[in-house]
Amino acid sequence: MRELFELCGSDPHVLFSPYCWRVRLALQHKGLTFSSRPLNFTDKAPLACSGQTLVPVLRDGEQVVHDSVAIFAYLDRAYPEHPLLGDGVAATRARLLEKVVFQSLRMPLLKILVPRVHAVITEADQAYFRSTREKALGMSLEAFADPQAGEQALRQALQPLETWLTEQPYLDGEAPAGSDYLIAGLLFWAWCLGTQPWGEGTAVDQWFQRLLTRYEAQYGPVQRAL
Ligand SMILES: N[C@@H](CCC(=O)N[C@@H](CS)C(=O)NCC(=O)O)C(=O)O
Repeated sequence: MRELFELCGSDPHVLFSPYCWRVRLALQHKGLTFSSRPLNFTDKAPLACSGQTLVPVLRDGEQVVHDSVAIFAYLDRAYPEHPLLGDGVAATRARLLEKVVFQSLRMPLLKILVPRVHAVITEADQAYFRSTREKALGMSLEAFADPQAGEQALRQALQPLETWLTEQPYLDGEAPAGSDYLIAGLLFWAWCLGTQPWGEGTAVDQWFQRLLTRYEAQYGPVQRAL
């Protein structure tokens, strides 16, 4: 039995965590089936088996793994066909890419998505989200959120990927792999929250659409928040 513990809104079909999307895309890459265990932010008890409080958590038979990059590494060990990260230097480079690009895209996206996250979660989660995020950001959600500035910053941060993706269809070359999913998880975050803050028809957009099409061909349509 394979189970993915992941974050959901008040509608359990709206799954909007970038880290959980990475894992969904990785499972699709490996051709593995799984059942979803959607959880609200405040629904922590089911995560006790992982010894920490964040999603994603993958339970695969007796194995329980948390943290998206650790889950990629686990999947490569347990299911070596169709590597996600690969070994040695390749795996290290993918982790480096994750740090560099993820850091540059996360803040602009957060500026865009904070109001949308707040709108799709339960009342109890709204209070939790506000207090934890305001503490982390050092300001109110209202002071932080700025979708227009976020979109401008995001488009600038996407520029290196835009150039890269005009030269090849996927970040990892002719076929998608770990780097694609580590980054695309962030765009699925926005997509599921009902927005597409990157330019339509750009190389990044075409890449995202290719990944979405592959994913939906295997697991069905992605539920987007209204
Ligand atoms: N480094 C972790 C980050 C996991 C993480 O921050 N997950 C968020 C969901 S986007 C979470 O579980 N948040 C719950 C909370 O804030 O209590 C990974 O890559 O999996």
